[in-house]
Parts: sequence; structure tokens; C-alpha cells
Amino acid sequence: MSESWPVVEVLSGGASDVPPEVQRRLYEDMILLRTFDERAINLQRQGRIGTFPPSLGQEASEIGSAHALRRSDWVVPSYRDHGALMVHGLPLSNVVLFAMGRTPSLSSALKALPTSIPIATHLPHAVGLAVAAQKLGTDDLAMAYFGDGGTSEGDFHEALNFAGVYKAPVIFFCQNNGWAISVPRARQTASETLAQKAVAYGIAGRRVDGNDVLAVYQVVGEAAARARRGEGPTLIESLTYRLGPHTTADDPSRYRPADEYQDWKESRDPIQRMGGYLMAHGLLTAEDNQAIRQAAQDRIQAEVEAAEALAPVEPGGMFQYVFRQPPGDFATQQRRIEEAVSRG
Ligand SMILES: Cc1ncc(C[n+]2csc(CCOP(=O)(O)OP(=O)(O)O)c2C)c(N)n1
Repeated sequence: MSESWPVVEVLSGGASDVPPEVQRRLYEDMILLRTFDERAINLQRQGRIGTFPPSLGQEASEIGSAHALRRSDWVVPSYRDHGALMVHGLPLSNVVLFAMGRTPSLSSALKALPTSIPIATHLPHAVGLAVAAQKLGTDDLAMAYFGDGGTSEGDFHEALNFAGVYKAPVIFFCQNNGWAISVPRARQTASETLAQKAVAYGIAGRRVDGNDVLAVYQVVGEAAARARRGEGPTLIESLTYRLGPHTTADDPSRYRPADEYQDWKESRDPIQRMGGYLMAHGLLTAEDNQAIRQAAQDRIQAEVEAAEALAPVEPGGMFQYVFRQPPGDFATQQRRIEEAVSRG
């Protein structure tokens, strides 16, 4: 571990001052997310949805970070951040629909951008939203989610530079999950840490144990408070691990050392760690645990049923929600595709 870039931890120490009801909620939402991911993988295997990027193992990073925001803040997600979106108010049925090939509209009440599939292109967008919030005189902020691989993209550096110059109220939340598909973190950059990249742009940098939900909640909360006080952006490196495949189209056993995976799975699972902590502090019983898991199963079942109850996707759906005023021959292209499909 780098001495100048210490990793913030909470679960390994004493009691937390996060209110017990919030601690419980963080735990429940982590279980909900894992239950959803496991169900989504099954749905993909059954051919009911398309390719899916699970966040197995990253529940503390997803849930802890999003809970530290207000609903009036912007969430700017990558493809693996349905957990954060769920906390921010996105119905999980919407995630299922997206994986079914639909383009469900986002409620205007939800302050989130659509999922970004290109790596890091959404980071400058987050800075733009943050500068807009600043100019409007609010104390709202924007938080962008991305992975360790995202730090090698030009957009990452442009976004941090611009955010630093304008002291934009933005949090760059980098989930260092060890791998960018088959590229290990060590091949991504020669920097000792990802957080230290903040120094070059004159912004704050922090490292946090990304499998410690209370630590993530605390560090993002501190970054949010700084942003709201007008003290500018923070780059957070959340140290976590992808326990599942990159997507359901990937087989990590072809590139990932088995002992590395076993170590993270057996001794650093974020849900087991938080569950053990809550039990040790008298905030959770075995019966509660059973009830939380059953409630998660029931809720996911209802979300999947809601998504599957809708009519199958129409090819014309890909033209929706792209432009407010469609340009040039956009309408012609849509008509041609619909005619071709109806001809069969
Ligand atoms: C601009 C761009 N280049 C390449 C890809 C292909 N690609 C998809 S995921 C991925 C790896 C991303 O890894 P990381 O940023 O660490 O995020 P993680 O998937 O681990 O959450 C790549 C290279 C892409 N989607 N966009």
C-alpha cells in the first residue's frame, strides 16, 4: 500500500457513526443488487435478455457511493452501474428492458444520464452537468462512474483537467476492480495508484476500500461536502474486485489467476463483511438476514415480470430518444427499416 495514498477503511475498526438505519439500508441494497445480478445472469443464459455486465463483488462501491448523494445530484453511469442507478431511483425493470434491447425512457425526475457503453466518454459530460449546476447557483453535484481501464482514455484526462480549472462540483468515482476485461491493473498504468492522477490536475484524490460499504459511504460523503462548499472536484479510487465475468459473453477463467479470485471471494466479499459487522454490533439477526434475502427475491421477481409483461421490442425503438429534432433523413431511415421488417 502506498503511504502517501492511504486506503480509508471503516469495517476493520470500531463502531461507525453512520446511523443504524442507514447501515441496515446499505446492507439490504447490496443484497438486492447481488440478487438482481444473479437473476440477470440466469435470464441471459435462458435467452430472455441479451449480454449483461454484472457487478458481482462491487456491491459496496455501487451502493455506498450512491447512498452518499442527494436525489438532486447527477449520476453519470457506465454500463456496470445499475446498482448506483437503482439507489438513485431507477426501477430495475428498466435495467431488464435495456438488456432486452429496448430503449426505455428515463423519467425526467431521475437525475441520471443514460448508460455509457463507450469507455470514459461520459466523464466530460459529467463535468458539463457540474458546471451547469454551479452556474444555476445550486449546490448539486455530478458523479461519474468508470473503471480502472477508463483512466487510460483521453476523455478521462480532459475531464479532470477541465474540472480542475473550473472547480466543478464533480466526483470522479473510479472503481478499480482489478481488470479491464483481460487487462490487469498493472498493465493499465505505471502509476503506483490511480488516485494520484488527481495531483497533476490540481484536484483532490482519495483511495478507499471499495469492499467496505461504510468507508465508501464516508469518503463519497466527504467529497460531496467539498463539492457543495465550492472546493472543487475529487477523484476517488475505490479498490474492489470483479467477482463475475466482464459480461455474460466473457470467461474470466481464461485470463484471471484462480487464487486471486478465491482470495477476494472468500475473505473480502463486501456483503459478508457488512453482514458480519452488523451482527457483531447487534443490528442484524439470522432471521433478519433470511427475511432480507426473501424480500429481495420477491422484488426482483416483480421487476422481471413487469419488464416481460411489455410487448416485444420493435426495431423502430432504436430511433427513439436520440434527437429532440431529428436531422436530415433520420425519419426516412426509420421508415425504411420498419418497412423492411414488415416485409419479413
Ligand atoms: C472507447 C471504448 N474503447 C473500447 C471499448 C471496449 N471495452 C468495453 S469494456 C472495456 C474494458 C473497460 O474496463 P474498465 O474501464 O476497467 O471497466 P470495467 O469493465 O472493469 O468495469 C473495453 C476496452 C469501449 N467500450 N469503448
